[in-house]
Amino acid sequence: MLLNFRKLFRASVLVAGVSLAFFTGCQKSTNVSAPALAVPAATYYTYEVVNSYPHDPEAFTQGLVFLNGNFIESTGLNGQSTLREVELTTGKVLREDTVPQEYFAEGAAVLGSKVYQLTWQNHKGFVYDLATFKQEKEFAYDGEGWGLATDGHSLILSDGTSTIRFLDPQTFAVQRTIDVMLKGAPVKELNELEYIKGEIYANVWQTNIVVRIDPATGDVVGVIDFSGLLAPQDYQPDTDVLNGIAYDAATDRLFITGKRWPKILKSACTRPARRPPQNLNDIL
Ligand SMILES: [Ca+2]
Repeated sequence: MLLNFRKLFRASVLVAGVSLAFFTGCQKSTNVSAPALAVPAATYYTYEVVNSYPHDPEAFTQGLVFLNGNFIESTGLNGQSTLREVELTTGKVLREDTVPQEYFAEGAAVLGSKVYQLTWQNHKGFVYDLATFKQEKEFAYDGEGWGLATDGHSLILSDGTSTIRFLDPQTFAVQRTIDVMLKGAPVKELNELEYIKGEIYANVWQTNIVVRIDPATGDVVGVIDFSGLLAPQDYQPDTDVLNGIAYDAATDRLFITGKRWPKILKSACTRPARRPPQNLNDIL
């Protein structure tokens, strides 16, 4: 209880005095040097909540991107799938494109003037004009579509396995793949993605864990345990799993949400933990 109280107290202090200072403070814990071992070790992280924002509790979040002060969000489920722009501070949907009922939308990424959106099992993605949300074309890929991100050059796609694909954003050809490994074991069910400071962040389906991946090798270099991000009173009967990572590079803010997470969209910074998370085996 003492530890929990300290954590709560610290979080409340941070929320009470929101400023950029909190975000620059996060940078100390984000520089990870992978030891030169045959099996790379990962650094374990816990988190601190910096601020929280309203989030549409009906949004079955499958993709989340921070862009120009707001979010681009892709929501899933057949008949409820959308591409939307959401106001950061209020959670209000500013504009929205409805995806036809036969599609279960998945991850989304913004590259240049385009928004790319995956579908789960239709082997089909959509390209939208960012300015108008007008759908311009479709593209095809093998396997399932789960998470999508970009490093500014390629589209980075997860499909529920431990393999991540890099796609050419013009031709959608697979440029290369990486197998995501932690301590020599594959990390399966990689879901929503974000490219942050030269690493790929991926949340692992049905867990509160986000892994930080070396995009060159696939090695997991960091493991963040976001357990407890939602308070018990935040849960409703249909609240689903953590799924949604967005990053504001200008102010070094990390945003985390989940499927139908009610009311709250947290921003958080991470700091090294003394020990691996208790649920580490859930991701292997
Ligand atoms: Ca994302």
